[in-house]
Amino acid sequence: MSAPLIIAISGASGSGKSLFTENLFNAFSEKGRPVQILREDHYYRAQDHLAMEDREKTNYDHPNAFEHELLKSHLQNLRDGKSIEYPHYCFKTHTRLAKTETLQPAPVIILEGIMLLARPELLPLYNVKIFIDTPLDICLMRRMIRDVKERGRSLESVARQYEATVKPMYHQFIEPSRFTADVNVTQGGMNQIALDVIKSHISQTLL
Ligand code: UZR
Ligand code: MG
Repeated sequence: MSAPLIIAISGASGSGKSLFTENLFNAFSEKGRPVQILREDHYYRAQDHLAMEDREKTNYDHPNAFEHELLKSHLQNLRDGKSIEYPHYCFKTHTRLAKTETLQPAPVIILEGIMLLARPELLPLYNVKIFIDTPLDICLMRRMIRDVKERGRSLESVARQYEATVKPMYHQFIEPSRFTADVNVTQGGMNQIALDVIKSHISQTLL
């Protein structure tokens, strides 16, 4: 098998990265093309050694919160045609689950996460770099709804986190990383023209 095409999709929390990734994935899996999705979220560091109250103090919007060394070695393994042990992370207990999932290499790998373009050492591993460029107030509203519904948070805690880390870290790390992208996508995960452009690039590369 030739080296896989690795596509990195980044942007702020709540920007529409996951929806864009999902839409791209569906376009290819319909055609029977094996696509593997990897989420940077899964690579949040294990924090079993910390008490719960200390885990709550971690800055999850800083690049150091992620085990990018592990992500890098996984990407290298997938490129070499080897399987990986994909970690799983629990947002409620703020640590990794004991069980991993064995993932096989695929011709297309879609990576999704907030800090993927903010690490210079990861950039050479990507074939296509996409930044979902959504205004931060819209991201915040979406995130409030999601974190309360799906991640067991209160409105107050989401608002506090936003002010303390999400917003400042966005300006320090995520926003400048958009300049490393090949494509900046406005209007979020449903931008059909952007999806079509990227789909056709992938199709041509896979021929
Ligand atoms: P996405 N995050 C947590 O709230 N708790 C954790 O244990 C790990 C991560 C949040 C993190 C970041 N930030 O903004 C978001 N905070 O998950 C990234 N504060 O996830 O890209 O799916 O929005
Ligand atoms: Mg997401």
